[in-house]
Amino acid sequence: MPLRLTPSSANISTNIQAAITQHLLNTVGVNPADATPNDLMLAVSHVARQQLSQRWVETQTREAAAKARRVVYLSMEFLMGRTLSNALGALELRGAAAEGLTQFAQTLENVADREPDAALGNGGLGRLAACFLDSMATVGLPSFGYGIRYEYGMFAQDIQNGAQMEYPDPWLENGTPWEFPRADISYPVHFGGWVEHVNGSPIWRHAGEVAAKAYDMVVPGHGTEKVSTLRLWKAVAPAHIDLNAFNTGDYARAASLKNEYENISWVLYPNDSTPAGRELRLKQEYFFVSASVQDLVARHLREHPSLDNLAEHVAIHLNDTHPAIGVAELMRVLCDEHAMPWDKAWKICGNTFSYTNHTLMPEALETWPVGLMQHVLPRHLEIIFRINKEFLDLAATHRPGDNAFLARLSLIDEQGERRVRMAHLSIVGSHKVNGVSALHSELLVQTIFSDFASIWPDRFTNMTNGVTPRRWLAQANPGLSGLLDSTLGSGWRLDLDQLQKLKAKKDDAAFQKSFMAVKRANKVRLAEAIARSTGIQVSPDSLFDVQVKRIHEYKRQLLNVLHVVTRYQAILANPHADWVPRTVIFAGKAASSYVTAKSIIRLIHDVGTVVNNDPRIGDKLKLVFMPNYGVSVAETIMPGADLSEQISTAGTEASGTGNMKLALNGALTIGTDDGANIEIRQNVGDDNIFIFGLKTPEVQALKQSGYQPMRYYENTPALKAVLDAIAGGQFSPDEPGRYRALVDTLLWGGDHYLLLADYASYVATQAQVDDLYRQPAAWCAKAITNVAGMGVFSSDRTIREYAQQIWHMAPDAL
Ligand code: 26W
Repeated sequence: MPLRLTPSSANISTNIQAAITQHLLNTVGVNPADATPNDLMLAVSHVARQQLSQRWVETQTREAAAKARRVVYLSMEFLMGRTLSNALGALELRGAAAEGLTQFAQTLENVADREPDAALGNGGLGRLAACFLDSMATVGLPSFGYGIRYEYGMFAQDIQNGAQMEYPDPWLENGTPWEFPRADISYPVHFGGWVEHVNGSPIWRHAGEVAAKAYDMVVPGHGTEKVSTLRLWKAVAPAHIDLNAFNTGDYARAASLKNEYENISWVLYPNDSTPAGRELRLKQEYFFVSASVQDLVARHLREHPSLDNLAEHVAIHLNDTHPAIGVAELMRVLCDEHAMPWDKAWKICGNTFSYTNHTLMPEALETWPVGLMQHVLPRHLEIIFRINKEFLDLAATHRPGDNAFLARLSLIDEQGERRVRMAHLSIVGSHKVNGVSALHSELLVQTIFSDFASIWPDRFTNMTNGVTPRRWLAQANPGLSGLLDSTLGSGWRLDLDQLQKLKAKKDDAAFQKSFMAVKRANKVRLAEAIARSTGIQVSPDSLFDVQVKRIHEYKRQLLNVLHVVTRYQAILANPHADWVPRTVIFAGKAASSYVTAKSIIRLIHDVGTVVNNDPRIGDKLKLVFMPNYGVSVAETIMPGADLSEQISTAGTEASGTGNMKLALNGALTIGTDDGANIEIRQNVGDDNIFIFGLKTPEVQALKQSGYQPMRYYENTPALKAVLDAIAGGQFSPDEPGRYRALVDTLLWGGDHYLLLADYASYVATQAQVDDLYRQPAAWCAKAITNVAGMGVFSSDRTIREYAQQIWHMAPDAL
């Protein structure tokens, strides 16, 4: 039994030093005197792993004994980032570990930096899942996250000549200390074939089988000994496949067959805007859902005599529609494998499932061609047809004779190639459906799901997103955390509402001074990171204006660039005016096939090259793009930001969570009336946020009345000058036509996201930002007020709401 290290145990740092040395010798296999930072990262990780392992076993034992009700969170993506620092934080061993490392002449920061990010996700949806796991463990909710153990996560982004290049992310190449392979937990997952009906009973004669093997990652709770589990599935060819080919000596065929099966968990689809529509993606979805359902059913049957009471003991949550096939899978397992009558199974299903929608963008809604579904999952397609028939019979009673209504509701889109609508399957199979901000949830029932809401008004609800204050404040911003600890005590980590008490301090000169010193140090750190990753020197005295998120037209990074060019031209026209120095910082990945998004990245670089090297500009304006945005890069950026850009077209950003992380770290928001920005405004107060642009109803009205972007171009001289400069090649002299197409999407392509309509309001609001920044004390008071108002955006609050209103569970019941 390894020593149990607790922060209160005597000589904790001596003990940790001994434990690190032991792991260097026994686990890593190096001479402690020669240990590299990477060796130390592994050794410290193993020290923490051992402690967490004990907690894991205790939590599991307690939950099994109590036959606890559990939530099962199904998600194709978990953007976990690094684990070491978070694990040490949860164990309250960060200080001791840092001290222990001094013996090896290393800092904890430098050692922790060696760990690769677990980037098993694209963006907001995946990071939300990771924040939720942290909160579920912390509030003591018996829970399992289930996903895929991708061999390759989100691609690594490199910039060459201003253009994005994608590289594979072999994050498991050197192994990871954080996973526990569960050799004895493996389930067969079947594909293809056909269905026979024998005496009225369906029998799925599948054509292929792959094994799903479990790899667990421990999710530590904070301020509690409870831990939760993220169980990731790896696809492995069934043994008999290789054997047959091996026995006949056909090794090439054996290898290629093995590949065909194992490629299922090979790589994350790096797209968060348009579904891939590929057979492999459908197989990924079914693969992890089937394994997870088998696992939860097996666990239930270990604790209970039958599946009759499944819904009382399990809540299954669908993180978007990617796991929606789970509805059909649970029906198949209950009816076909456990001989449960359909109606009874359907009730259980509805009581078990719930579904979160994360986007209103119609092109992002998943549908699968009926032919493909027939080919990959023939029995599930039959089940979906039956669900659909019974659902449409019910719907017809609501509006007899209204066939258009039924066609809109149907699980099958009959226009053109027939397709299964996964959102419809999710809604029909769930007892609750939620959006992720107040506005988004409202728009769901008014627009894409209005027909469903007319049948089931009570099924739809809101769960405003949140972020974990442990990673996004305690870990990412030690400076501010220390200040909060000395001002408020340490309780804010578990009760973020305590930040409210900062309001009283917003004009306190001494507190302001400390607060600004923290921000300044974080900006220095960020400036160093910028210099390392881009070679560009920026001044920590300039206003750090930050837009970090996936590159997408609706998020309008291009509008930000239009403002940068506007400012550039204005400085040149009026060099001696009292300009507030600004550093505009971008980061984010574009989907590899998203041509316009990639063009925006290139434009940012081209404009940066001109602006940053113009001697007439100096520090008045700098433009940088930090490559390879991900969780760890975000942890450096969030604490150093002054201004948070949340400038999506009103009605398009479901929630946003970067907006929360930035405000929590003391940035002021410039944003549209969209997503969670609206709730941030309500919580920090109208005077402490810069809201501009058209509101959602105005966007809708403008589009309806026939939006003409050319009018804005003709009537706004500054805008015309900016667009002419970009389109005319001023920033791409080597290829003057490089941005013609990009500008044409605005002028001639309809400017779908209304950049030109919002331009004037945006630029005017940016001038207000400058005015405020000229008054440091006034700016600082507002920044403090922002931090003070962010308590409600803790993911602990979000998870408690899910637990109470959707999953019907009491946090901390055990
Ligand atoms: C199938 C292709 C695909 C994959 C992922 C389409 C759409 C997605 C996600 C739904 C995109 C996503 O990450 N959405 C973001 O979810 C966050 C968490 O709720 C929100 O804060 C963001 O506003 C939303 O864009």
